[in-house]
Amino acid sequence: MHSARIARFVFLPAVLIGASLLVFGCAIDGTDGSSEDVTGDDDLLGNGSGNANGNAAFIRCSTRTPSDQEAADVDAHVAQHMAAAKMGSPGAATVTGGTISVYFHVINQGSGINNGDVSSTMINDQMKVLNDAYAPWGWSFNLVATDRTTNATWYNACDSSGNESAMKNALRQGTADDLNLYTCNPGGGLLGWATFPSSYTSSPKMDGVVMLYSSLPGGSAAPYNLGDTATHEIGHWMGLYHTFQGGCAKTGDYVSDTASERSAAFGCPTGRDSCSGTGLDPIKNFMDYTDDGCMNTFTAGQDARMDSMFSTYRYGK
Ligand SMILES: [Ca+2]
Ligand SMILES: [Ca+2]
Ligand SMILES: [Zn+2]
Repeated sequence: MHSARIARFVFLPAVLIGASLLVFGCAIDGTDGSSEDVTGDDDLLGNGSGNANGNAAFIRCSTRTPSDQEAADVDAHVAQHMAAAKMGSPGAATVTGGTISVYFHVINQGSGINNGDVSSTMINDQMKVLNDAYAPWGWSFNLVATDRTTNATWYNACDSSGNESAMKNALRQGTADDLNLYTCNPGGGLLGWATFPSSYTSSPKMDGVVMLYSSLPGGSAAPYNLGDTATHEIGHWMGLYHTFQGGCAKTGDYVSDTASERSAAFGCPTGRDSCSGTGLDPIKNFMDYTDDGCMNTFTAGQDARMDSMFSTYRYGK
């Protein structure tokens, strides 16, 4: 079982390790802590959540925003791992992609879509959305098991920490390199949240992604019903931050080829340019807050970050 799992990940060819580190190095070079252009969005950036737009019924994401210090510490840890891998340290393997096993946990309050019991068609369509988004970067997702739990308390308040903990402790499967997805009805229009790779060691049972059941393809959460809530949240699970993290500061999202963004973008505001001199805002990026129909992109820099994060915190762990 263990060797089969290893075989499904893609090892980084030695000749490419240097190039990968160069991309990563660009992000590290920006960590001078400057924040000259961050204004007015501290409330949004501080708690990592925000309304989907000014008058919307949805909240895009409540994944916790790490502090500047946490982000810098994670970056240093990953750089250390990748450097050890380059030196051939046996304990520091690196991968650039692979097939991630997915355990899909449907929480409902009874049968039928109106009670959150999403159909297997919706689940399969969700898997296709994920595979389409991540395939260009070497990652695929294989649905290995689906379970269904009828529990009205968990279903209607899966975002309360007590319920989230109970639900995950009862249902989570696999190890650090396996993805656990939960659907439920968090309330308040919250679409989803995720844990970061660096949190696995201290809280392995909490590792995973929770999303609003109606955000799956064919669900009722328009304009967030094409399945990209999962794409976005799994981006966090792979180690990515929001494109607007850090506002216009140099460190930003620790990815050098995503233009800085002063705050989250909603809808699909073509031509938005909220930080001077860094290029147009990455409104089509999966890690912004735009509509599902607007977001369709990860970048090479984000891929390099996902690969190094997965190598450091998830692969074989
Ligand atoms: Ca990759
Ligand atoms: Ca960036
Ligand atoms: Zn997010």
